Amino acid sequence: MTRKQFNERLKVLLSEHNKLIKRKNVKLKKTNGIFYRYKYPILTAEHTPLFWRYDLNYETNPNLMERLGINATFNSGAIEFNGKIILAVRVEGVDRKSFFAIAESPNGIDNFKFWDYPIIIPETDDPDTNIYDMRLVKHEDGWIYGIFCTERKDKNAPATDTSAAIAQAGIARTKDLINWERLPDLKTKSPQQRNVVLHPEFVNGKYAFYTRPQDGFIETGTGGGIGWGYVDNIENPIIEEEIIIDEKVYHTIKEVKNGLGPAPIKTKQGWLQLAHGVRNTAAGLRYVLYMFLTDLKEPYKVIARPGGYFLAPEGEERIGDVSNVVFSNGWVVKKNGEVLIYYGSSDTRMHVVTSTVDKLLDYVLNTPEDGLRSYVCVQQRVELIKKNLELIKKLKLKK
Ligand code: M1P
Repeated sequence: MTRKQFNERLKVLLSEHNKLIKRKNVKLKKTNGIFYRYKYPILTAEHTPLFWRYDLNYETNPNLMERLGINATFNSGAIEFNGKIILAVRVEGVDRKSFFAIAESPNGIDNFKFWDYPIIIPETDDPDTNIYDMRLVKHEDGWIYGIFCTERKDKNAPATDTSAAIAQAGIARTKDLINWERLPDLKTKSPQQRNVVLHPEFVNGKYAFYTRPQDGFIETGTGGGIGWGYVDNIENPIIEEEIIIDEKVYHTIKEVKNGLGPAPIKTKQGWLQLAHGVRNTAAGLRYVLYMFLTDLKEPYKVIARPGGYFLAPEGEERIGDVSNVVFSNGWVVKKNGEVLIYYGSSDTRMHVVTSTVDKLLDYVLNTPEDGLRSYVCVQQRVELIKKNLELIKKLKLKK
């Protein structure tokens, strides 16, 4: 490529990138009454700055090639910070290693722009091979915590097994989202932990964590379910005892496994909880989002449990590196009660749906629980149909 061609191509790349990150998102009219979806994903690999991927120097990259490609941007933690919506995005390079980077938007719906540098998470004495799925939690102790999954090779696996891994919960904290202090990894009795979330308030004067104990990296084994445990000292975080507060259940959307999403939202009626549930199908695992409500004073007690999924992958969301997956680890509640719910689709890109605290409470409190058997589920539906038909008759509506 001549220098002229290089400059021209670079100009085109920059202008297309600029157009993409400034594109206005469109709220879709169609709604289930619970939330609104948006036309465009809010972040894709293409949203990452060109200067993260290309060497922009003609002397060292005359063909203007991507030198360090980005594969995906997904599963992001979320927080409101200095009047902006901030996502701690799981960015995955083409080398399969994930890292975290902050993307900021004025409205949380579009115009997300990455900060110049990714987050530098210091390592512990036992370096992480991969880090992902950060939950950003403003804790009442004054710190912003990033709880994430740290994955390392299983040192006890036979040498021929190059994929056996151990997942545990890494913890880092910050006040400015730029400088991060790494704390020791959370210690529990479980051989594997993913989807660990810090509760934003002290409970019984202690730090409290939602956990997800498993025996294997993929297989739950004797573990599974969303757990709960206390930590006395966050600088030496040990959970001595874990209880399961939301179990996986046969023939439900969380039959194979589940895990908490973001830290819960506090409401007058309880803690709104968002989680993912996984079931198996002939086409592989299917990940959907579901919700429940826990007690204000005892956040480990479930007080409302709507049946079924809250959100499942649709359209292009169904396709990606790990297809048929939606996964959420971030949401933001605004002062006016609006809730921005962020989710990754198929381990590839990021989306948002919007709702309100009132609507989500209505949803969790008035959606019938899973009947667990077809007969019971038919009874629930018959009851709804009967009431509606009476109303239709009374109001002389068309069926
Ligand atoms: O690939 C789907 C998801 O798998 C894991 O979730 P879980 O621990 O519940 O199986 C995570 O690695 C998550 O990042 C990923 O989206």
